[in-house]
Amino acid sequence: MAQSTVLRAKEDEQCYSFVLLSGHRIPAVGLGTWRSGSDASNSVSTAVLEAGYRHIDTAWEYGVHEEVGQGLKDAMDAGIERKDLFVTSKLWCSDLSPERVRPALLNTLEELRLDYLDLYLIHWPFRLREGASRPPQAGDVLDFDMEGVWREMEKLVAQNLVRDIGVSNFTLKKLNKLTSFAQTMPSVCQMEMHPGWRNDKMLEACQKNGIHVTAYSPLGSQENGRDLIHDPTVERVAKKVNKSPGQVLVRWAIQRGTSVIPKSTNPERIKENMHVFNWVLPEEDFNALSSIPDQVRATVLCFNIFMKRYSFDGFRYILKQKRVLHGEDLFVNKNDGPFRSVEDVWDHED
Ligand code: NDP
Ligand code: 1BO
Repeated sequence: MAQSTVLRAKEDEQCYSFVLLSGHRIPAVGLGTWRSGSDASNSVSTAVLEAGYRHIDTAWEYGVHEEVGQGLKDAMDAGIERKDLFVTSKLWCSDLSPERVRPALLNTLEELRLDYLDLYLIHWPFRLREGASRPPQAGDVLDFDMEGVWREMEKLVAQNLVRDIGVSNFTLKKLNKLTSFAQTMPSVCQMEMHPGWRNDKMLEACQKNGIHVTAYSPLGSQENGRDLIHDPTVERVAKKVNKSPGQVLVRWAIQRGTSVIPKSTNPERIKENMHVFNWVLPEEDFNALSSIPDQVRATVLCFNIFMKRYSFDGFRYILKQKRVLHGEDLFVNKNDGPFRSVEDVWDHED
């Protein structure tokens, strides 16, 4: 992908935002709040008041709506206007039936102490029984009426409760199904994306349809994830451009034309992750980050020839393109289905 073209065409260097299908703007960098716990309130106010963030990503499932709401209130009490903030939340799987959409959104607004959301996403395209186990037991994963749920999401836009609607963790198959009946197209598709899981196929499909992509877990998620902060290529590029590994990963996402939502509860790292404007990753470094596993494969092969007798296939497995958030614990029941494997969850597209 010609990253410099994407950058010039879509990134507005003046206000660091991308334009959505609706005409609204989404700020390029947002603060993630998953696993932020009781720190979420301070993190949000620090992000907005001290680091210049205007985009906050949260979800009912993260259990931090009230803390996020408090942080937003603190920011607004300090003079930030609601219209200048972009707040995203997500409809959880247990509310994925038409009659539950509006009550779930109203509850989310109440918890956040807001009267509208900028963006409401279907968190995962799977309906779970309330109180479902992890991993799910038989009967925990229910049929999902995608069209019925989307119609209710569309009504939220018409009623000015939500400015934009979108999806998360969709496959091409599910996105095609949704767009076949959508009267309001999804403005945003939020997906896991970082150099260890580029997901080029979904990015290209969304861009072709004008659907903006937000990259989640841009640093590899760290906890039970992939430590991209200490990846040798990321470290090498960071040293070369005189930025931190976190900044390099956030900048890489923006240069692909995606908004990006790094999570941090540490004030210094919250600020660090925002200092990603007014400089660019040179094309060769952008390309090196976009082919990390390929480089590792090449290195491993050369090493094998040199060593003759040894094989390092294990390295290849660990470092290949791989999701961190595959959804196995949430949706896979090996005996009873309906999803018997991670491959089933992702419609065998990976
Ligand atoms: P990230 O990839 O953002 O990584 C977060 C981790 O990196 C934390 O451990 C954080 O620690 C650490 N970190 C943050 N900044 C730096 C830095 N500059 N240098 C070194 N370490 C750093 O992980 P997430 O999985 O949280 O993804 C980000 C957000 O995306 C989520 O919080 C959530 O809002 C969203 N998301 C959405 C999903 C969906 O299904 N739609 C799924 C997953 C995430 P510390 O806090 O101590 O700084
Ligand atoms: C289980 C929720 C994953 C983070 O969005």
